[in-house]
Amino acid sequence: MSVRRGMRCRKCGAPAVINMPQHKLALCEEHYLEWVPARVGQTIKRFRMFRPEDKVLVAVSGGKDSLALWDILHRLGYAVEGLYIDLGIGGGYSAQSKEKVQAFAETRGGLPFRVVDVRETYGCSIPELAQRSRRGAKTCSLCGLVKRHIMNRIAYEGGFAAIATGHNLDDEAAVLMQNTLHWQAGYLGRQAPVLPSTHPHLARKVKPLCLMYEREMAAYSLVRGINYIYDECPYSVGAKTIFYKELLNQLEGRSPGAKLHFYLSFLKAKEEGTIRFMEEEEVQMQNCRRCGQPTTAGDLCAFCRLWERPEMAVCGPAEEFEA
Ligand code: Q46
Ligand code: ZN
Ligand code: ZN
Repeated sequence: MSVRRGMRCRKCGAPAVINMPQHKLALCEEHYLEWVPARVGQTIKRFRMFRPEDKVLVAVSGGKDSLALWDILHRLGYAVEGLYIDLGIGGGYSAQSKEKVQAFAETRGGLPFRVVDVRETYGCSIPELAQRSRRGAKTCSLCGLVKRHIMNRIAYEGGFAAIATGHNLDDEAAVLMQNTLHWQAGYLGRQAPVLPSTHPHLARKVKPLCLMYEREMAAYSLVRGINYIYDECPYSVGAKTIFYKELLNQLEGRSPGAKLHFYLSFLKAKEEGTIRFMEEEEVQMQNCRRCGQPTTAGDLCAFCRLWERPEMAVCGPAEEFEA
């Protein structure tokens, strides 16, 4: 957060707590705390993410973005519930992040949230799963598969209209840069603030913070007194997106607003049809016989197939499937 001596709030003239050259705007604490939810609220409406009467599930990790998103949606009056997935990651990461989520909910008058503990539910934590996997599956790809399955399941069972995640502009711009540099047409075609539901068991996914700079979210969390986990998941070390974020920060330093412009121009070009990506072929989907989520290969989805492997026999029996 850049606070310069003498910098004044554009709205009231009080000392500013943040200067945002990307918006040519400096604001005091009070007006910054008004500005952030208003901007997020506009983003929700602009991309038609969900309606005021919808039930929304927020995926919370204990980090600043997801906790701030939960806080903002609650302040905006949405019927929002948190979902924390305990991945069982060691080095204190999962334990601490869960504590942050619990403490956040308590200090805000007991905000509703659910916890799904991967080890308790399925018999193995994410690192144990990766260790057992004989096919050398990467921890993060297994983790992604398990998290997607759980989020879709909880959203379906709980009747949620959408799952909101805390991806901010820096995340989105970094992924966009990575996909553009590799001309990943399929990924570029799918990258959007809203992923509609294509099946009753697949939840709509929305990113209400997609136009918020990471720095803006850090400032919001600080000013709102949100106590979040500073450490990143140990498995995220070396992720390529970190490098792209650094590059984009250099660009932003030279040309304030560059990140926002890069992302918004991409969305506009897609919307107007200036750039087009191949339509995805209609693939035949069927319902997984175990969990009901859609699958394109066989009668079991990738998640359910995971537990069928002989090396996973010690995990489970999965509580989810017992009913
Ligand atoms: S939580 Fe899971 Fe991430 Fe950790 S193990 Fe990888 S995917 S880095 S968002
Ligand atoms: Zn002010
Ligand atoms: Zn399944």
